[in-house]
Amino acid sequence: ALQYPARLNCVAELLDRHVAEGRGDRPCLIGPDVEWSYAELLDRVNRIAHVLVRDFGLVPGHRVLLRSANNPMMVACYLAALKAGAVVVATMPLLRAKELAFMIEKARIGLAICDAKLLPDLEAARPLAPALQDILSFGGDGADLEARMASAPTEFAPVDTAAEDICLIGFTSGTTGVPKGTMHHHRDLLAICDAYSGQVLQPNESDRFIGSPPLAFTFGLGGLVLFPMRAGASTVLLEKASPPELLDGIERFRPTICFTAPTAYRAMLGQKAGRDLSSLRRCVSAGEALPPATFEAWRDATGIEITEGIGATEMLHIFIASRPGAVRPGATGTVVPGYEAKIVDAGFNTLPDGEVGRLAVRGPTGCRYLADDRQRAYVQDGWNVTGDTYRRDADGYFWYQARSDDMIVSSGYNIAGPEVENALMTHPAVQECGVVGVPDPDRGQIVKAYVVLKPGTPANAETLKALQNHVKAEIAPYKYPRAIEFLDRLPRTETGKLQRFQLRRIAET
Ligand code: 3SK
Repeated sequence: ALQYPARLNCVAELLDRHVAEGRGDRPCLIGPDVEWSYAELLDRVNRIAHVLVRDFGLVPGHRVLLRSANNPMMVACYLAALKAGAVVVATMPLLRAKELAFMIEKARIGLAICDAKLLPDLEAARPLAPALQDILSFGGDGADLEARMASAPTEFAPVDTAAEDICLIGFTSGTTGVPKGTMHHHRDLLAICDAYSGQVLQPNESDRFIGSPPLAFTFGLGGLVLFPMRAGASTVLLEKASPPELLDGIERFRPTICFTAPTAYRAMLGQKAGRDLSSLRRCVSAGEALPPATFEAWRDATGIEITEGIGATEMLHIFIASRPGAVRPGATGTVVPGYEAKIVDAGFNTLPDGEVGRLAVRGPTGCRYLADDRQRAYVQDGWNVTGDTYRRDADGYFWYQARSDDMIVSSGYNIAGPEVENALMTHPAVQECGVVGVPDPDRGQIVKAYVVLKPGTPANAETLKALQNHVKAEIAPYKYPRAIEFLDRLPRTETGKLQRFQLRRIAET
């Protein structure tokens, strides 16, 4: 089991320790036009922590909203607030005033630190969010924060927090619903480094990370900040990380480890001709199940086996993952050391291997919703019930079926939408697809596929028939999509997850 001292400030371990042990000159954060060593980052973190305390009266436990694209200054602000004992609520750059106001009021946030480029929506949130007293901006012409930093001392001792003090609240709405705030401790931030990263990914000091998830999504926070820093490695932060920009970043900065979602791997495959991706040694995929067709196409093109993981904002990071060299395409992987996982039925009885049911997991991190009744449904008897339907095989590999509310029941058959999606994805004309159940008077529900075709493929009855026949040949024919609609793109969350409820909504209209 992972052991941490009772008093622990995670920044002391992630940052100060490297400088104290003589690794201050090593590269840490790389942005498009800056590169900071560990010592340079520490200098900034300490100055910002002083500004927060001296100029804004921050005391341990205060909640601080952070609004920025992924960049080194965002990381410095994040770590400074944690070091000063505050609780960080990082928000996605695309959020608008109403969404920001909801979080500010729910988490009672008094201070926001904001990239100057993203100020307008935060300013617009103010009338709706009376809890917010101060906004501190960085990176703009006025450069409020930078001016204050100039007169701040360069030493700041980490506030003596308890390992179990809350240090971040991650908001998630999943793919539907009213956002929930998930609270995590100082020790949790180290636990995900020492469990998934340390035992599965195993990065070393020479690794350089890159990826697309926003740091406000804990997948990005772990993969692009905590894991590299725990290992003394470096990380490339891209403000914009759509597939062409990610490809540019890989060529320019020559990273070794990439974190992104299946959609981005697919899109990069279509654009990688002539690109040099040879610096990469590990590619991690999460956020959605990785179709075997994407795994195989990436391996054929790059020689790298993508390692997959399932995580949740509630659990902070990945708890089931595939291991380099032991990947079974189509399976998410095996349980990350330190976690336990089982498959349960609706009555919370454990199911034997091979049976399909809900995934329940427990370990060093877990769900603590901020003032939300949904806590009782998510945590049962100490187990986190994730809302995913899975089956475990006799070798301990977990096979994703669907989100529990995405199982389709058609003429009495249970059909997992992602299985149909995986079959469609093996057709050469399919770029993206999403499969949902839609009401049907005869069958209860029928399987309907929404398909984005590769450029040049006609969206006509012949293609439709070809796709239906393809699915019938790939998997049990009763699972084939009786209805198919072609779309230009699929509705996705900012973190890349397919919003099946939006597809169901399209189906209703
Ligand atoms: O799969 C996810 O949604 C996730 C969420 C938080 C952290 C990590 C992951 C993979």
